[in-house]
Amino acid sequence: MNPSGGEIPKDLRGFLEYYEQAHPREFCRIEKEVDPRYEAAAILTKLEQARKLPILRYEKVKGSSFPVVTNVYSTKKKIAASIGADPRRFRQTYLAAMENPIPPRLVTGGPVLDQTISQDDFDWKDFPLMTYHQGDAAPYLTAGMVLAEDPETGRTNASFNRLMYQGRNRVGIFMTVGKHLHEMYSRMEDQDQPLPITICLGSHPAWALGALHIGPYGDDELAIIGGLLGRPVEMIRGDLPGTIFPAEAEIVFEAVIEPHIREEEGPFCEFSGYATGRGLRPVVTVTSVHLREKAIFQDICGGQHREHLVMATIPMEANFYRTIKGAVPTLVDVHVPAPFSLIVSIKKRFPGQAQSAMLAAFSSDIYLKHAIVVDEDVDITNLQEVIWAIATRVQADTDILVIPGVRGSSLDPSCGQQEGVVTKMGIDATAKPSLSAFPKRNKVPRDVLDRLKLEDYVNLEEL
Ligand SMILES: Cc1cc2nc3c(=O)[nH]c(=O)nc-3n(C[C@H](O)[C@H](O)[C@H](O)COP(=O)(O)O)c2cc1C
Ligand SMILES: [Mn+2]
Repeated sequence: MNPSGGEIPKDLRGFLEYYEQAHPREFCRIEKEVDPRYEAAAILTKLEQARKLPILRYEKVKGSSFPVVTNVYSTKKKIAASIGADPRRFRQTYLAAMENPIPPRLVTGGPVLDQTISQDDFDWKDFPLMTYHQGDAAPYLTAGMVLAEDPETGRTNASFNRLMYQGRNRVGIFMTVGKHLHEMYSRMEDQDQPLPITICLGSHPAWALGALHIGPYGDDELAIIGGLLGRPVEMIRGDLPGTIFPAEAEIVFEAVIEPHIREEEGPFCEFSGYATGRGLRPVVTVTSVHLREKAIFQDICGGQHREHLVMATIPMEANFYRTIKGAVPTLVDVHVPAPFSLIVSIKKRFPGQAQSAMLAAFSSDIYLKHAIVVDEDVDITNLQEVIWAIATRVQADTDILVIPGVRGSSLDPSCGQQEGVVTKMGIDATAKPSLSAFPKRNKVPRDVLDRLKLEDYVNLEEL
C-alpha cells in the first residue's frame, strides 16, 4: 500500500502517474524544447538553487523523440512513496527487505518487448544522452542500470555505471575497481570472453535502491528489490547467454562489455563535485534494444545534485547500520554527510568500541575514507555538534586511526600516484574513558526549564 492507501505502483509509469496526481506541486511537465547539451542540467541547477526538487518531465528534447523524466529520486519522500514506506522509517524498511529477499520470477513476455530495434538499425544518436557540465568529455547516459549474471551462481548483480557516447552502437563504461560488476567483467576477460549485460532504463524506483545495495559479492540484488516491493520482480531472458532484464522497464539495451579493449573515457563531473576519471576504460557494444510503446527515457543529472546523493545514501546508510551493529551492538545511528564520509554515534560501554565501529564500516564499503565516531549525546546530523565533539573529545596522537594504502574511490581527486588507493582515517570523538566519567555538558536544570514559562518574562512576538 502506498501512503494514500492504494496499491504499490507496478512500474515507473505507474509511479509517475500516482505521484503527479497525489503531489501535483512536486511534478513539473516542461513543454518548451530543451537542449540535452547543458540546458536540462541548467534547469535542474536553478531549481535546486531555489530549493525546489520536483520530478521533471521534458516533453520535447532537442534531437530526440523520447520524453525524458529526471529528479525521480530527489527526495526520500518520493522514493518511500513508491513502495508505500514511511520516509522516517526508511532504514528499517530497507533492512527488512535485505533480511526477507524475494527471488525474481522468469516470464516470457512483458511490455518492454512492445518494440525491438536490431543491432544494425540502432544508433545512440536517437537517444537523448546528456551533457551536464563543462568538462564532460561527451554526452553521457547515467541512469542506465547494468544487470549482469554471475555464470557460477546464476545470481544477478545490478549497478549504475556511467556510459559515455563513443559511436553509433558503442559507449565507454566506468566500473570502479573492486565493485562487483568490475569483478564479473575481470572473470570473463580472464577467459578472453565478453561480459553480456543489459542496460535497463526506467524501472520502478525500488530498482534503484537494489542496484545501490552494498553487500558481499554474490548477494542477489533482484531478490532485495523483490523484498522492497513485496513481490517477485518479473524478468525476461535476453538473446545473449546470461542476459536478463525487467519485463516492466521502459527501455532495455542488450549489450556486451568487450574483453581486452580500452578506450579514452572521461573526464566526467562526478558526485564528488569534481571533473575526474579520465582514463582508458572498457567499451560496451549494443546488440539490440527493447522498448515499451511511448517509452520514457529516464535521466539522473550527473555531478553533485540532490538526486544522486539522496538515492545512494539510503542503501549506504542501511549497510553501515547493519555491519556496524554486528560489531557494536549499542550502535545508535549512522549518517553519510558527504562523499566518502561517515558519522556514527554509539553508546560506548567498553573502551575500543569506537575503533570496532570504524573497522566494521571500512571493511564493508570500499568508498568510505573518513569515519567519525561520537557518543550518543551528539546529534550526528548537526555537523556543528560533530565538530564540537572532535574539538573537545579528541587528542590527535591517540584518537586518530590512519590506515594507508587501501582501495577507495578512484574518483577521489586527492589520492596520490595510484588511482583509487587512499589513506583511510577514523576519528574517535567519543569521550574517554566514557561519557559518564567525562566532564558534564552545560545544562540548565530540567525542573527549572519545565516550570518556567517564557511568556511570563518576554514577549516572543516582539523579538
Ligand atoms: C547515478 C549513479 C551513477 C553511478 N555511476 C557509477 C559509475 O559510473 N561507476 C561505478 O563504478 N559506480 C557508479 N555508481 C555507484 C554504483 O552503482 C554503486 O556503487 C553500486 O553499489 C555498485 O554495485 P556493485 O558493487 O554491485 O557493482 C553510480 C551510482 C549512481 C546513483
Ligand atoms: Mn553487487
